[in-house]
Amino acid sequence: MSRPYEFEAIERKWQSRWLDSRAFEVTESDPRPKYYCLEMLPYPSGRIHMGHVRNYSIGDAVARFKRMRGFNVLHPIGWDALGLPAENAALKHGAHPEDWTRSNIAHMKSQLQRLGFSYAWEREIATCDPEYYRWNQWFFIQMWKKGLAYRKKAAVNWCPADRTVLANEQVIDGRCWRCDSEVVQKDLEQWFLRITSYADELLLGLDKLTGWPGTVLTLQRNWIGRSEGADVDFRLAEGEGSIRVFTTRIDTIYGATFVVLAPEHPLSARFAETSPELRAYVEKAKAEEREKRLAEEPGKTGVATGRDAVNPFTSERVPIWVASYVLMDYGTGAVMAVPAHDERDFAFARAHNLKVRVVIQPPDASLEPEEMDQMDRAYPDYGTVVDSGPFTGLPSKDALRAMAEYAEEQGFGKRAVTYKLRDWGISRQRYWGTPIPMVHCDSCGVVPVREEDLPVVLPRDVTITGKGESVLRENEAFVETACPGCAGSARRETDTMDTFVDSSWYFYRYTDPRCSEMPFRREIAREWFPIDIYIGGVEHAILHLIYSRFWTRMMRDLGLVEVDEPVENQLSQGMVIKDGAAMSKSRGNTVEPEEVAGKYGVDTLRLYVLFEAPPEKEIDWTDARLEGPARFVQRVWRFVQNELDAISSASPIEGQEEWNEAETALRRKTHQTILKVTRDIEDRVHLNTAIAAIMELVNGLYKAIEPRPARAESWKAIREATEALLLLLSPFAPHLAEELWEALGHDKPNMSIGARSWPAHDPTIAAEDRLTLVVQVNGKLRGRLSIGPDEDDEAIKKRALDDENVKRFLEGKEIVRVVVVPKRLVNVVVSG
Ligand code: ANZ
Ligand code: ZN
Repeated sequence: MSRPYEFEAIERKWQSRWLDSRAFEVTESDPRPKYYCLEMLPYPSGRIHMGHVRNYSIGDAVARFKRMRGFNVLHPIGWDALGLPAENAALKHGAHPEDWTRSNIAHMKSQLQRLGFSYAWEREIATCDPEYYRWNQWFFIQMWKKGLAYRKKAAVNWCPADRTVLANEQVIDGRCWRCDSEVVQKDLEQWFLRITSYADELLLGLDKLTGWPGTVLTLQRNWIGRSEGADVDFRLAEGEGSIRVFTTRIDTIYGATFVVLAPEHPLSARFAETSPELRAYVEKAKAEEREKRLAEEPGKTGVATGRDAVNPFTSERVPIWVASYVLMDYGTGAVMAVPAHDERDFAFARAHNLKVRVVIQPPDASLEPEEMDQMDRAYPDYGTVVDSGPFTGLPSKDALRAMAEYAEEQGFGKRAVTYKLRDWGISRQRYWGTPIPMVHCDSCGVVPVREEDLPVVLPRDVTITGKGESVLRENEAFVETACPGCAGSARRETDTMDTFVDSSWYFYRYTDPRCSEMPFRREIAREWFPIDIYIGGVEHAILHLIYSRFWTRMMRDLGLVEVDEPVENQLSQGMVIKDGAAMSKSRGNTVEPEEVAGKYGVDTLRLYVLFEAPPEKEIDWTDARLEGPARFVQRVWRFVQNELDAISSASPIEGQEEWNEAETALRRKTHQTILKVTRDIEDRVHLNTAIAAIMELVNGLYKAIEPRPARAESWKAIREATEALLLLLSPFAPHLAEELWEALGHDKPNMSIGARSWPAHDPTIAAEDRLTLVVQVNGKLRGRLSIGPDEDDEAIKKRALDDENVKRFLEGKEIVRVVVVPKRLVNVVVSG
């Protein structure tokens, strides 16, 4: 009778052994090469969900694999613990944000431990710890000193009824989520970080990130959105001044038949002074959300100013309009409109009866200038410049350069580069965030808190009402302070920081989590960076990763780190969906990890999420498909338990054995599996195909005992295969592997054997037998080839054509083609 598979007891046994033996804690003074394996830190929302399980199972498999491969693996975890949901929970349940957060962390930590993830728990951090966020404040002050942090007016969502600022996610269809009032835009002084001063570097750096998915690189590139073009000044026809436009298509300037200003453009306000219609339009556009303006069909709305500007190339007067399709925060906030060649300008011109003039001829000459009245859309591509004075006849590319040079010579323009990337607005009018460490003094202005006075600690004694300008502003004891400059009475800044600040550098803190003099010691971070693999959801492909890349460069320029990029390899894991949608509480389609683990065991749950799809693809959760991994785990358990005695009494392989056919086949399977699993994890993190290979090895083992072999050699081969199986399985199903490994009589748990514990494959044993292929010439048998398992089609073709006998039949003929039918034949087709 073999022992039943009591997974819960087994899991708990190994989890407490790992914890007690500090199995996953690491130090820097270790002779092994380092490996930094990181997963995105969770927000402590209350419970671990399936997306976490997937993310952390992938990371854990990699971390365990790398440890067994002989690396000193840093595999830490922490909590992204500040942010809005804690305040919402306070509103809903009356709990203090801090208490709510701390108790969620405690619960989720116990859940992660029950899932057996191999974390260095002694390095755990929570971003709501004042010892952590004080360094956010310290960084802020360093940036302020360098001009990288600054204040300017910017719009926020404002609920007039609650008199409070709303986050984007609190605005639902333009209304306040709590009281349903219409949300308006309000300008407030806010803090910004000058990420744009790193725009070019962040863009160029992408080329070196060869270990990142192409999709993420593209998203980042588009987010930075570098556009090369020119700034050109259009003089006002009457009075002083000019309008500077940014264009990427100066080659079309002879077709610029009007100029459009953003409603927020200073000239729009000036022209509105004399036009009530324009004033009303400007006011309305300003109140609208940016998102709404962008989504709106272009060209629908706009107002003529009644003024003209002068096109500097044609000296022609062109009307000036104001329209919301032009954004103030891009380029110069004004455009030269070329309706014949720009879709938005075209729609606008048609809606308002403005002139359309063709100045680019497509290569196939399908667009004649006379036909412009019939055009039903713009022609936006490059072509040949026509009707453009001395530039006529130039290809667009050449005209771009020639016209920019001309504008520069004449003094009304210059080459310019514009980015879509905006400076990072970090001000939040929220309680549960890092207080921005600045003080407002009537005599000294805005002054930073003295560094020795950090952290500025969040006061605990607050009431969260969801109303009013800011929770902190209403807290007198917090606000009232002495000015660090003149010691006079002053007021603290009450904005807190965007929580993306916390997650921009937390992975450096893991390297030195208790450091109290600095965010971390430079020489310690140097040991671990860059992160070797960073695994997380694709929803963080843009903001989090770009802020992290910025923060690293900022720290480099402070002399804190030596790398430019924090992350060498990035893996964006696919989502876990169910019934066609992402799992979410509100949809009611969640599956609780604890329930699955309770029913099948943790290892089955892990195998399911790893086996169901390659890491970067979606998993469509299907309860019934848990049966596969569950059966597999049972099969492994039963095999080892049933054969325990026979396997553990088999002696190790000495190298003198004569193997029979079945033994040779099993040994080949064993070594092929080792090779495949190693490569799948190492090269591509294709954990699903690695697991599939392990499953095949188990099939091979069952085959090897059917019928039961009598030879001692057979049991040696079975022992070899079983040990390899358990070692290969341990990154994926660690509890099962440890338990069976121990049962086989190994006194050391496999994860602690260290460098030698990942099995090595022997290429000679793994090699397939040689195959014999027949060679045909025009379908007739003319020769035979003996080929090895590694020879590819090209090598096979070449050897077929070199065969002496085959050659005789090719003489004087022309070879039309050579076809290889894998494992069977080569056919040479000849003519003549
Ligand atoms: C004239 C023109 C002619 C343009 C043409 C395009 C095609 P990207 O490539 O995205 O950088 N533009 C400039 N500033 C703008 C603003 N603040 N709001 C809205 N549109 C703006 O786009 C650059 C082009 O977008 C610029 O080149 C300008 O239109 C417009 F056949 O100038 B173009
Ligand atoms: Zn002062």
